[in-house]
Amino acid sequence: MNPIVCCRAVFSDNIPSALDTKVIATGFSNNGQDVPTEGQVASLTSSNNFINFCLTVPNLPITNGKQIETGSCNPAPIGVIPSVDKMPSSKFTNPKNGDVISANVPFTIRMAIQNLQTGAFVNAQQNYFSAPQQLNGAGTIIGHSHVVVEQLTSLSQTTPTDPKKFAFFKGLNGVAANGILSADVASGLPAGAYRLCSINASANHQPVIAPIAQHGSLDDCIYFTAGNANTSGNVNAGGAAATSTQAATPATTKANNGENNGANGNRGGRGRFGNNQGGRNRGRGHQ
Ligand SMILES: [Cu+2]
Repeated sequence: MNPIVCCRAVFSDNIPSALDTKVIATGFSNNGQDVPTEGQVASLTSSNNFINFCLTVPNLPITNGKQIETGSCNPAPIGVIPSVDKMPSSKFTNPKNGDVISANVPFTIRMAIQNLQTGAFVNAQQNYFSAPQQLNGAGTIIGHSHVVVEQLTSLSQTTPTDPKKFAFFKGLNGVAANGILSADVASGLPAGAYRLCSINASANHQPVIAPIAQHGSLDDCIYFTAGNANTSGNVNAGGAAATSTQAATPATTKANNGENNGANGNRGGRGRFGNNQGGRNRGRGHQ
């Protein structure tokens, strides 16, 4: 007998289809209103870990690992949550908050990150949100990050941005080099004001989950300007910006494996999936 066929079959037969009572979260049965706080609403409750929760939204498909743009219901558990000493955190080192870079000049986004085992990303088209958050042996979340640049009307914009629009997006698939993740913006950015944010994620692309409610941001956002902009009223486009096209780390150069979405998502005509800047990132990115 083919041992692979054999063992797959055995494994499949051993997958439990019933909820093991050892993993029932008994606290989920309490709606929280035994300790009322003004304005606090009752929690949904469950005595079976909400295993059939998605039956309550029969109009929605079950999240199936694809990026269902019209919405879905996800039956995967949140998964493993780290200790407070292992909460991820990041900070952009280039550009830095308030920087002015030259418009339409290539630059490299660099981000320092801690408490994330970087370099782990699953198939963004088949396994999106399809497994729980996991930790490594040191208790650190296993995952990766992303960066997204959104154009603003000005640095002082007060209206919320449209998450469907972005100027640049990239999954940072590589392992951090000396604690730094990086992404080349191969064509630079047109003149304007921008917000750059991280999206630190577990392997299945879900945003990282921390153990306590009151914590510092698990992500960074900084604001910068590309020169020649009138948006901030005082932008100097001249001279060399604090950027480099030669500073890509190995983590960046090997990160072109289908997860990296391109730029131009909000510059008209190219749609959400955009073109991949520089022609190097061939895959359709994850959003
Ligand atoms: Cu991702």
